[in-house]
Amino acid sequence: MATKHTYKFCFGPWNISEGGDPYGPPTRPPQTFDWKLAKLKRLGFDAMMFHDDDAVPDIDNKSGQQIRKEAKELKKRLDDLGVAAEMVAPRLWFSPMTIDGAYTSNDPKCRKYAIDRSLRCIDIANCLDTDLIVLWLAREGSYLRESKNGRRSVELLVAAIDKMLGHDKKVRISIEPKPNEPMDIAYIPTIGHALAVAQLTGDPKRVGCLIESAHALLAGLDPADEIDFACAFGKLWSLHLNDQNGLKFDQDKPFGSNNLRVAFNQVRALERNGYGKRGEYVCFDVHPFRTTKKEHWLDHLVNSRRTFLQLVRKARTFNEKQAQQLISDRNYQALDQMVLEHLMRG
Ligand code: XUL
Ligand code: MN
Repeated sequence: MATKHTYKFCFGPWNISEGGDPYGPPTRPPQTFDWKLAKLKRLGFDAMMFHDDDAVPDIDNKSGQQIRKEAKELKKRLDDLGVAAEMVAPRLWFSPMTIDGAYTSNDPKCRKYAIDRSLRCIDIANCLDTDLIVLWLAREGSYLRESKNGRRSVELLVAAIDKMLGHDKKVRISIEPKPNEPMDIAYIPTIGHALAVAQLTGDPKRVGCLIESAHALLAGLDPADEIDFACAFGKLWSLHLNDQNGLKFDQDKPFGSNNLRVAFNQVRALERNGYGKRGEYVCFDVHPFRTTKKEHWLDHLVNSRRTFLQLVRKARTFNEKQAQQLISDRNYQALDQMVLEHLMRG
Protein backbone atom coordinates (compact mmCIF):
# COMPACT_ATOMS: atom_id res chain seq x y z
CA MET A 1 0.00 0.00 0.00
CA ALA A 2 1.33 3.46 -0.87
CA THR A 3 2.39 5.74 1.99
CA LYS A 4 -0.42 7.72 3.55
CA HIS A 5 -1.28 11.19 2.34
CA THR A 6 -4.15 13.59 2.61
CA TYR A 7 -6.50 14.35 -0.24
CA LYS A 8 -7.62 17.67 -1.71
CA PHE A 9 -11.28 18.10 -2.62
CA CYS A 10 -13.12 19.95 -5.34
CA PHE A 11 -16.52 20.42 -6.98
CA GLY A 12 -18.04 22.58 -9.71
CA PRO A 13 -20.76 25.25 -9.61
CA TRP A 14 -23.05 22.88 -11.55
CA ASN A 15 -22.97 20.47 -8.60
CA ILE A 16 -25.22 22.85 -6.67
CA SER A 17 -28.06 22.32 -9.11
CA GLU A 18 -31.72 23.25 -8.99
CA GLY A 19 -33.45 19.91 -9.53
CA GLY A 20 -34.91 20.41 -13.01
CA ASP A 21 -35.17 17.26 -15.16
CA PRO A 22 -36.58 16.54 -18.65
CA TYR A 23 -40.02 16.02 -17.03
CA GLY A 24 -40.25 18.90 -14.64
CA PRO A 25 -39.00 22.36 -13.69
CA PRO A 26 -36.42 23.25 -11.03
CA THR A 27 -37.38 22.57 -7.43
CA ARG A 28 -34.93 25.04 -5.88
CA PRO A 29 -34.29 28.67 -6.84
CA PRO A 30 -30.97 29.33 -8.65
CA GLN A 31 -28.08 30.64 -6.58
CA THR A 32 -25.42 33.03 -7.77
CA PHE A 33 -21.89 31.93 -8.56
CA ASP A 34 -20.61 34.02 -5.64
CA TRP A 35 -22.92 32.20 -3.23
CA LYS A 36 -21.63 28.84 -4.50
CA LEU A 37 -18.01 29.91 -4.22
CA ALA A 38 -18.53 31.15 -0.66
CA LYS A 39 -20.19 27.84 0.27
CA LEU A 40 -17.34 25.86 -1.27
CA LYS A 41 -14.90 27.78 0.88
CA ARG A 42 -17.03 27.48 4.03
CA LEU A 43 -17.36 23.71 3.57
CA GLY A 44 -13.56 23.47 3.46
CA PHE A 45 -13.16 22.32 -0.15
CA ASP A 46 -9.83 23.23 -1.75
CA ALA A 47 -10.67 23.95 -5.38
CA MET A 48 -13.44 24.63 -7.84
CA MET A 49 -13.71 23.06 -11.29
CA PHE A 50 -15.07 25.19 -14.11
CA HIS A 51 -16.73 25.04 -17.47
CA ASP A 52 -15.38 27.90 -19.57
CA ASP A 53 -18.68 29.77 -19.22
CA ASP A 54 -18.89 29.11 -15.47
CA ALA A 55 -15.71 31.20 -15.33
CA VAL A 56 -16.72 33.77 -17.97
CA PRO A 57 -20.49 33.81 -18.63
CA ASP A 58 -21.78 34.44 -22.16
CA ILE A 59 -18.35 33.62 -23.57
CA ASP A 60 -19.52 33.40 -27.20
CA ASN A 61 -20.46 37.08 -27.23
CA LYS A 62 -17.24 38.45 -25.75
CA SER A 63 -13.91 39.40 -27.28
CA GLY A 64 -10.72 37.53 -26.38
CA GLN A 65 -9.58 40.59 -24.45
CA GLN A 66 -12.82 40.81 -22.46
CA ILE A 67 -12.67 37.08 -21.68
CA ARG A 68 -9.12 37.37 -20.33
CA LYS A 69 -10.06 40.45 -18.29
CA GLU A 70 -13.00 38.67 -16.63
CA ALA A 71 -10.98 35.48 -16.07
CA LYS A 72 -8.27 37.52 -14.31
CA GLU A 73 -10.90 39.18 -12.13
CA LEU A 74 -12.16 35.73 -11.17
CA LYS A 75 -8.63 34.59 -10.40
CA LYS A 76 -8.27 37.48 -8.00
CA ARG A 77 -11.48 36.48 -6.19
CA LEU A 78 -10.28 32.87 -5.97
CA ASP A 79 -6.90 34.02 -4.62
CA ASP A 80 -8.57 36.23 -2.02
CA LEU A 81 -10.50 33.20 -0.78
CA GLY A 82 -7.56 30.79 -1.08
CA VAL A 83 -9.46 28.56 -3.53
CA ALA A 84 -7.67 27.00 -6.53
CA ALA A 85 -9.10 26.43 -10.02
CA GLU A 86 -8.72 22.71 -10.71
CA MET A 87 -9.53 22.65 -14.42
CA VAL A 88 -11.48 24.38 -17.15
CA ALA A 89 -13.68 22.43 -19.60
CA PRO A 90 -15.11 23.88 -22.83
CA ARG A 91 -18.90 23.55 -22.79
CA LEU A 92 -19.31 22.17 -26.28
CA TRP A 93 -22.85 20.86 -26.01
CA PHE A 94 -25.04 23.94 -25.55
CA SER A 95 -24.62 26.19 -28.55
CA PRO A 96 -26.64 25.84 -31.79
CA MET A 97 -23.19 25.32 -33.36
CA THR A 98 -22.79 21.95 -31.60
CA ILE A 99 -26.17 20.37 -32.36
CA ASP A 100 -24.52 17.73 -34.56
CA GLY A 101 -21.36 17.37 -32.50
CA ALA A 102 -18.43 19.72 -31.89
CA TYR A 103 -15.03 18.52 -33.17
CA THR A 104 -16.78 15.73 -35.13
CA SER A 105 -19.66 17.78 -36.53
CA ASN A 106 -20.36 17.15 -40.21
CA ASP A 107 -20.34 20.94 -40.74
CA PRO A 108 -16.85 22.49 -41.04
CA LYS A 109 -18.10 25.86 -39.66
CA CYS A 110 -19.30 24.10 -36.53
CA ARG A 111 -16.01 22.22 -36.17
CA LYS A 112 -14.19 25.55 -36.40
CA TYR A 113 -16.45 27.03 -33.72
CA ALA A 114 -15.62 24.09 -31.43
CA ILE A 115 -11.88 24.51 -31.88
CA ASP A 116 -11.97 28.31 -31.47
CA ARG A 117 -13.99 27.94 -28.29
CA SER A 118 -11.55 25.33 -26.95
CA LEU A 119 -8.63 27.70 -27.52
CA ARG A 120 -10.49 30.41 -25.59
CA CYS A 121 -11.03 27.89 -22.85
CA ILE A 122 -7.25 27.37 -22.70
CA ASP A 123 -6.77 31.15 -22.42
CA ILE A 124 -9.15 31.15 -19.44
CA ALA A 125 -7.27 28.24 -17.84
CA ASN A 126 -4.06 30.26 -18.21
CA CYS A 127 -5.60 33.23 -16.43
CA LEU A 128 -6.85 30.91 -13.66
CA ASP A 129 -3.41 29.36 -13.35
CA THR A 130 -4.35 25.79 -14.14
CA ASP A 131 -2.77 23.74 -16.93
CA LEU A 132 -5.60 21.20 -16.95
CA ILE A 133 -8.29 21.20 -19.64
CA VAL A 134 -11.03 18.58 -19.37
CA LEU A 135 -12.80 17.36 -22.47
CA TRP A 136 -16.12 15.71 -21.82
CA LEU A 137 -16.86 14.83 -25.45
CA ALA A 138 -20.59 15.23 -24.95
CA ARG A 139 -21.86 15.26 -28.52
CA GLU A 140 -18.97 13.45 -30.21
CA GLY A 141 -21.06 10.46 -31.18
CA SER A 142 -24.24 9.91 -33.10
CA TYR A 143 -27.94 9.26 -32.81
CA LEU A 144 -27.60 6.97 -35.80
CA ARG A 145 -24.30 5.58 -36.90
CA GLU A 146 -24.94 6.03 -40.63
CA SER A 147 -24.87 9.82 -40.10
CA LYS A 148 -21.12 9.93 -39.40
CA ASN A 149 -17.90 8.21 -40.35
CA GLY A 150 -16.31 6.70 -37.23
CA ARG A 151 -12.78 6.59 -38.63
CA ARG A 152 -13.02 10.23 -39.73
CA SER A 153 -14.40 11.17 -36.32
CA VAL A 154 -11.31 9.77 -34.60
CA GLU A 155 -9.10 11.73 -37.00
CA LEU A 156 -11.07 14.92 -36.33
CA LEU A 157 -10.78 14.44 -32.58
CA VAL A 158 -7.02 13.97 -32.83
CA ALA A 159 -6.69 17.05 -35.07
CA ALA A 160 -8.70 19.14 -32.58
CA ILE A 161 -6.59 17.99 -29.63
CA ASP A 162 -3.42 18.73 -31.61
CA LYS A 163 -4.66 22.31 -32.17
CA MET A 164 -5.11 22.70 -28.42
CA LEU A 165 -1.70 21.23 -27.62
CA GLY A 166 -0.16 23.61 -30.18
CA HIS A 167 -1.97 26.66 -28.76
CA ASP A 168 -0.22 26.31 -25.41
CA LYS A 169 2.88 24.20 -24.89
CA LYS A 170 2.15 23.64 -21.19
CA VAL A 171 -1.49 22.66 -21.32
CA ARG A 172 -2.54 19.11 -20.42
CA ILE A 173 -5.75 17.62 -21.74
CA SER A 174 -7.79 15.14 -19.71
CA ILE A 175 -10.41 13.28 -21.70
CA GLU A 176 -13.51 12.38 -19.66
CA PRO A 177 -15.12 9.40 -21.40
CA LYS A 178 -18.82 8.59 -21.19
CA PRO A 179 -20.50 5.93 -23.34
CA ASN A 180 -23.92 7.56 -23.84
CA GLU A 181 -26.13 10.52 -22.94
CA PRO A 182 -26.75 12.89 -24.54
CA MET A 183 -25.80 10.79 -27.57
CA ASP A 184 -27.04 7.29 -28.29
CA ILE A 185 -23.46 6.05 -28.72
CA ALA A 186 -20.28 8.03 -28.05
CA TYR A 187 -17.00 7.67 -29.92
CA ILE A 188 -14.83 7.67 -26.77
CA PRO A 189 -16.76 5.52 -24.30
CA THR A 190 -13.98 4.28 -21.99
CA ILE A 191 -10.55 5.10 -20.59
CA GLY A 192 -9.02 2.62 -23.02
CA HIS A 193 -10.42 4.64 -25.92
CA ALA A 194 -9.27 7.93 -24.37
CA LEU A 195 -5.70 6.75 -23.86
CA ALA A 196 -5.56 5.18 -27.30
CA VAL A 197 -6.58 8.53 -28.84
CA ALA A 198 -3.89 10.21 -26.72
CA GLN A 199 -1.28 8.06 -28.46
CA LEU A 200 -2.36 9.38 -31.88
CA THR A 201 -1.81 13.02 -30.89
CA GLY A 202 1.36 15.02 -31.46
CA ASP A 203 2.29 14.98 -27.76
CA PRO A 204 0.83 11.90 -26.00
CA LYS A 205 2.53 12.84 -22.71
CA ARG A 206 0.15 15.80 -22.42
CA VAL A 207 -3.05 13.89 -23.08
CA GLY A 208 -4.48 11.88 -20.21
CA CYS A 209 -7.85 11.21 -18.71
CA LEU A 210 -10.46 11.89 -16.06
CA ILE A 211 -12.50 9.01 -14.69
CA GLU A 212 -16.07 9.53 -13.59
CA SER A 213 -17.47 6.60 -11.57
CA ALA A 214 -20.95 6.85 -13.11
CA HIS A 215 -19.58 6.99 -16.66
CA ALA A 216 -17.54 3.82 -16.12
CA LEU A 217 -20.60 2.07 -14.67
CA LEU A 218 -22.68 3.18 -17.66
CA ALA A 219 -20.06 1.49 -19.87
CA GLY A 220 -20.54 -1.70 -17.84
CA LEU A 221 -17.08 -1.35 -16.28
CA ASP A 222 -15.76 -1.32 -12.74
CA PRO A 223 -14.52 2.23 -11.99
CA ALA A 224 -11.73 0.77 -9.80
CA ASP A 225 -10.37 -1.13 -12.81
CA GLU A 226 -10.55 2.04 -14.89
CA ILE A 227 -8.54 3.82 -12.16
CA ASP A 228 -5.87 1.11 -12.11
CA PHE A 229 -5.72 1.08 -15.92
CA ALA A 230 -5.27 4.87 -16.18
CA CYS A 231 -2.71 4.89 -13.37
CA ALA A 232 -0.70 2.11 -15.06
CA PHE A 233 -0.15 4.70 -17.82
CA GLY A 234 0.47 7.56 -15.35
CA LYS A 235 -2.51 9.33 -16.91
CA LEU A 236 -5.14 9.78 -14.21
CA TRP A 237 -5.07 13.53 -13.83
CA SER A 238 -8.54 14.14 -12.44
CA LEU A 239 -11.43 12.24 -11.00
CA HIS A 240 -15.21 12.65 -10.73
CA LEU A 241 -16.43 10.41 -7.96
CA ASN A 242 -20.17 9.73 -7.75
CA ASP A 243 -22.50 6.75 -8.06
CA GLN A 244 -25.00 5.24 -10.45
CA ASN A 245 -27.75 2.64 -10.19
CA GLY A 246 -27.48 0.52 -13.32
CA LEU A 247 -27.75 1.37 -16.99
CA LYS A 248 -29.98 4.40 -17.18
CA PHE A 249 -29.52 8.18 -17.40
CA ASP A 250 -26.42 9.61 -15.73
CA GLN A 251 -27.56 9.90 -12.11
CA ASP A 252 -24.56 11.59 -10.43
CA LYS A 253 -25.61 10.17 -7.04
CA PRO A 254 -23.53 10.83 -3.93
CA PHE A 255 -20.32 8.79 -3.80
CA GLY A 256 -21.02 5.31 -2.40
CA SER A 257 -24.79 5.86 -2.40
CA ASN A 258 -25.57 2.89 -4.58
CA ASN A 259 -22.75 0.42 -4.01
CA LEU A 260 -20.45 0.91 -1.07
CA ARG A 261 -18.21 -1.99 -2.05
CA VAL A 262 -17.61 -0.59 -5.54
CA ALA A 263 -16.83 2.76 -3.87
CA PHE A 264 -14.43 1.04 -1.43
CA ASN A 265 -12.60 -0.56 -4.34
CA GLN A 266 -12.24 2.82 -6.05
CA VAL A 267 -10.70 4.29 -2.90
CA ARG A 268 -8.41 1.26 -2.57
CA ALA A 269 -7.27 1.72 -6.16
CA LEU A 270 -6.60 5.43 -5.53
CA GLU A 271 -4.61 4.58 -2.42
CA ARG A 272 -2.44 1.94 -4.07
CA ASN A 273 -1.69 4.25 -6.97
CA GLY A 274 -0.85 7.25 -4.78
CA TYR A 275 -3.52 9.36 -6.46
CA GLY A 276 -3.27 12.95 -5.24
CA LYS A 277 0.44 12.89 -4.52
CA ARG A 278 1.20 14.86 -7.66
CA GLY A 279 -1.41 17.49 -6.81
CA GLU A 280 -4.45 15.77 -8.34
CA TYR A 281 -7.81 16.58 -6.75
CA VAL A 282 -10.69 14.36 -5.72
CA CYS A 283 -13.72 16.01 -7.33
CA PHE A 284 -17.31 15.05 -6.68
CA ASP A 285 -19.49 15.32 -9.77
CA VAL A 286 -22.65 14.77 -7.76
CA HIS A 287 -26.09 16.39 -7.81
CA PRO A 288 -28.67 16.83 -5.06
CA PHE A 289 -31.76 14.64 -5.45
CA ARG A 290 -34.67 16.52 -7.03
CA THR A 291 -36.53 16.17 -3.72
CA THR A 292 -33.81 17.97 -1.75
CA LYS A 293 -35.01 21.01 0.20
CA LYS A 294 -33.10 24.25 0.00
CA GLU A 295 -31.77 23.89 3.55
CA HIS A 296 -30.11 20.55 2.64
CA TRP A 297 -28.76 21.73 -0.67
CA LEU A 298 -25.08 21.07 0.01
CA ASP A 299 -25.42 17.80 1.87
CA HIS A 300 -24.63 15.57 -1.15
CA LEU A 301 -21.18 17.21 -1.36
CA VAL A 302 -20.41 17.03 2.33
CA ASN A 303 -21.73 13.45 2.48
CA SER A 304 -19.67 12.34 -0.54
CA ARG A 305 -16.49 13.66 1.09
CA ARG A 306 -17.48 12.06 4.41
CA THR A 307 -18.05 8.69 2.75
CA PHE A 308 -14.79 9.04 0.82
CA LEU A 309 -12.80 9.74 3.99
CA GLN A 310 -14.43 6.87 5.84
CA LEU A 311 -13.56 4.58 2.95
CA VAL A 312 -9.95 5.84 3.05
CA ARG A 313 -9.93 4.72 6.66
CA LYS A 314 -11.43 1.38 5.62
CA ALA A 315 -8.81 0.97 2.88
CA ARG A 316 -6.00 1.76 5.33
CA THR A 317 -7.26 -0.61 7.99
CA PHE A 318 -8.00 -3.48 5.62
CA ASN A 319 -5.99 -6.46 6.77
CA GLU A 320 -3.80 -6.88 3.70
CA LYS A 321 -1.79 -9.69 5.25
CA GLN A 322 -4.84 -11.76 5.99
CA ALA A 323 -6.21 -11.00 2.53
CA GLN A 324 -2.92 -12.16 0.96
CA GLN A 325 -3.10 -15.42 2.88
CA LEU A 326 -6.63 -16.04 1.63
CA ILE A 327 -5.54 -15.17 -1.91
CA SER A 328 -2.58 -17.61 -1.69
CA ASP A 329 -4.95 -20.26 -0.44
CA ARG A 330 -7.39 -19.42 -3.26
CA ASN A 331 -10.05 -19.05 -0.60
CA TYR A 332 -12.00 -16.28 -2.31
CA GLN A 333 -15.17 -17.24 -0.45
CA ALA A 334 -13.49 -16.22 2.81
CA LEU A 335 -11.98 -13.14 1.14
CA ASP A 336 -15.46 -12.07 0.03
CA GLN A 337 -16.81 -12.37 3.57
CA MET A 338 -13.75 -10.63 4.99
CA VAL A 339 -14.42 -7.60 2.77
CA LEU A 340 -18.11 -7.50 3.73
CA GLU A 341 -17.39 -7.74 7.43
CA HIS A 342 -14.67 -5.10 7.19
CA LEU A 343 -17.13 -2.73 5.54
CA MET A 344 -19.87 -3.48 8.06
CA ARG A 345 -17.64 -2.97 11.10
CA GLY A 346 -18.05 0.45 12.77
C1 XUL B 1 -21.30 15.05 -17.82
C2 XUL B 1 -20.24 15.40 -16.92
C3 XUL B 1 -19.75 16.80 -17.00
C4 XUL B 1 -18.27 16.91 -17.03
C5 XUL B 1 -17.72 18.30 -17.17
O1 XUL B 1 -21.81 13.79 -17.63
O2 XUL B 1 -19.81 14.60 -16.12
O3 XUL B 1 -20.27 17.52 -15.93
O4 XUL B 1 -17.76 16.38 -15.85
O5 XUL B 1 -17.99 18.84 -18.37
MN1 MN C 1 -18.06 14.55 -14.81
